[in-house]
Amino acid sequence: MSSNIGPEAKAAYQRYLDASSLDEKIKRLEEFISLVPKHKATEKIVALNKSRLAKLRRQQEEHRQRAKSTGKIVSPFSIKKEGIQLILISDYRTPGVGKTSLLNLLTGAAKEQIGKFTAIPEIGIYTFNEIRIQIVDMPSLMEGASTGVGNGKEILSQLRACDLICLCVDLSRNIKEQMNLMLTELTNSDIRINVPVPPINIEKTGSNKIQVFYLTKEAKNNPDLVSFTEKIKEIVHENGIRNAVVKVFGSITLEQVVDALIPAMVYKKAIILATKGDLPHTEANFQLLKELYSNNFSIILGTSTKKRNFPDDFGDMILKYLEKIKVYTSQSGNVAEKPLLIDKASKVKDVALKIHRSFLENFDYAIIIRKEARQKRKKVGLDYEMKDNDIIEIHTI
Ligand SMILES: Nc1nc2c(ncn2[C@@H]2O[C@H](COP(=O)(O)OP(=O)(O)O)[C@@H](O)[C@H]2O)c(=O)[nH]1
Ligand SMILES: [Mg+2]
Repeated sequence: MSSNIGPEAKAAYQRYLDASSLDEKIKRLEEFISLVPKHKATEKIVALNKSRLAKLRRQQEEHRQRAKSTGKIVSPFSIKKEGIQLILISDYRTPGVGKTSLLNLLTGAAKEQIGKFTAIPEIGIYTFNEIRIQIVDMPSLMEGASTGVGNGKEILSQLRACDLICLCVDLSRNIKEQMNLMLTELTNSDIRINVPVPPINIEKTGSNKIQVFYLTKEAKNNPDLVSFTEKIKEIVHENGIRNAVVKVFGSITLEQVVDALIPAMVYKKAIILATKGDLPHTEANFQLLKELYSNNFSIILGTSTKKRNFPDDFGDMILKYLEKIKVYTSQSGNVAEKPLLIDKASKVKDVALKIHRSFLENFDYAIIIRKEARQKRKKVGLDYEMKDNDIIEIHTI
């Protein structure tokens, strides 16, 4: 082993090698990784061992699933997703951070549950400008949630399908402690937040070798592409893959390669909702929160449910952040009151499909009414790009 890692880390590595059970191996390897100083010379060791760790965790999860697979019931944690879904999370403490109070302020739901410990999710609908957003108030996360403490696995698995995670932070308490707990449990559950999906695609093949291709200029922009390629190959190999084509589409780190090899990895957007801003001495904590986290969180909001302080334009802010636009369907001149929410840069065909498959199959043409456009009414085809507030009338054959 390299001399760059120090005696403590070496000892930890030996303990990892000596460990006999899977749980023990995981614990020791985590310990080792945390002890390795992070710099250029140790980059590969860290990446390789993170990859190993991910593999061990997958094995552990498989064991657990197998042990559980007898007698399946529907979990009280599973929530039917309706439209856009926001999930509130926080760490666990009595009194609570204020999630249920926020849910109640925004949706009117769950008033009786404020100030109480809730073991299962509470749900409400936040409405603005005829748009409905589902808000889910999750039970708090305890330390070790990602390993199952306090129903943590059930809680965290619900986050995988949501549109936005809202990390709720009590401004009257230590904010770093709360953020660290949430961020650690998310990371350990293979949920990455506010980072782009790694620009890489790994496909197993029958070719009996691992080939790496760099498909864009940014991907090739690496001073030492040859050794970087070797490192990628090693990491892929370490994951038990012997034959693969690896395509890199952009600038990428070895950490991202490791992430890309974890099949369960999801990439989510997240914001921070700071609570109890009415309490004394919370202003300094709010400033600190922004200082520490605004690099990774472009939305950090200060709130107080006691004073009913909450941004009026929350809904619009969220839609913009999630890159959603609203369009209005129209039939024989009657424009729908409720908009449809679609992804930015969606096309006419996406709208047709969203209404009903038959609109796509029998599509003839569409009329787009765009108030600020020079030509207000325009006849268009399936590939026409939609803009916010467009009115669309689809004609079928
Ligand atoms: N001062 C103050 N107290 C709050 C605020 N929001 C919630 N609380 C109190 O904090 C406690 C926990 O609130 P709750 O919404 O149940 O938190 P949860 O456990 O995260 O759902 C309750 O006693 C609330 O009255 C706030 O904005 N200001
Ligand atoms: Mg609650």
